[in-house]
Amino acid sequence: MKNLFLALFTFAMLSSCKTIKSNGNSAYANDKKPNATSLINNPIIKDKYTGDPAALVYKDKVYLYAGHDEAPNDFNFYKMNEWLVYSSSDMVHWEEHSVPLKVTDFAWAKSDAWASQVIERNGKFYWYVTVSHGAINGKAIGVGVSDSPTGPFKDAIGKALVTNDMTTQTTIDWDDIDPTVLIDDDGQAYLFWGNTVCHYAKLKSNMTELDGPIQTISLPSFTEAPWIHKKNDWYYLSYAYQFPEKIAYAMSKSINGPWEYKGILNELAGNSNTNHQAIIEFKGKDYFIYHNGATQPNGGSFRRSVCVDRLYYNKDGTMKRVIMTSEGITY
Ligand code: FUB
Repeated sequence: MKNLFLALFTFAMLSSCKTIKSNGNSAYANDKKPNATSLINNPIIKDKYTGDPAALVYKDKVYLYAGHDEAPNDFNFYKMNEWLVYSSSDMVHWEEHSVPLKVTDFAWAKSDAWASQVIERNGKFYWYVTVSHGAINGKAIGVGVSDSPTGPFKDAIGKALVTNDMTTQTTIDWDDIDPTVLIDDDGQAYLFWGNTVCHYAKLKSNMTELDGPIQTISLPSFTEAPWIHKKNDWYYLSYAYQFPEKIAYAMSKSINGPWEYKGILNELAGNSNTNHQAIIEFKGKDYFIYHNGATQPNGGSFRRSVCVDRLYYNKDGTMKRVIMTSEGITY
């Protein structure tokens, strides 16, 4: 009898240990057990080099727009002729669509499918792009338009929206790059852009004409790549800071400033001298989208790769510094 009791007691103890262990494992399983694939979600696009991400949340999807880095391995500058578009319902799985827009779609442009952003208004999608102008010296901003977020897009105005001769604060001819756009709650649209000098202007409701003067914003060590977004009652202006680039940001209660500098948001992106961010909220979570040179053996400053990591805000509205990961988004 005593032996039987001991045997039953020992069996019960072993079973309960097993249960605890197995409960621990199943809790982990509920949280989606990582596997070899889910540990390397960054970069999110592995079969092409992609740079300068911009993202649009529309209905239940995220649309990711990026420039196609086509520089051969022995070429140390940008070679970019077209933009690409991808979509996702969960930020983990991305579907590539047909090439939606090329430099050659702008008859007045000659090269350089640099940074861009798409926004939706009244069911139309407006794509603000950087290109080199064919007739006016320097970089310029054009506008593409489409009835679908995946395109195809066509030139919305048949000429540039912004040309280098419209901005005179600096003598460089590449200060009219990297457009970012916001439609405020009252319906007023704003375009921000710049290199060395951060410019901004109102847009008319047709989204294809400036509405008023081009103004400038003073930001510490502003290099390029402004990204304007709003969350709750704060406006955020993030941008590439110094060179090689980190991402810094400023906040304001008004889109017209004053902007208060809040510090570094993201560190150097490894072996890429640019970092170029987009910031979105999707299905209740915040994301920081950027590029690095992670795709090896030839990735780097001119063969870049888009990555995504989570972004977190503090209670006072400031943003926590981004932690760039190889895992990326795994759920
Ligand atoms: O892709 C060309 C340029 O590199 C972009 O316009 C800048 O923002 C930088 O990422």
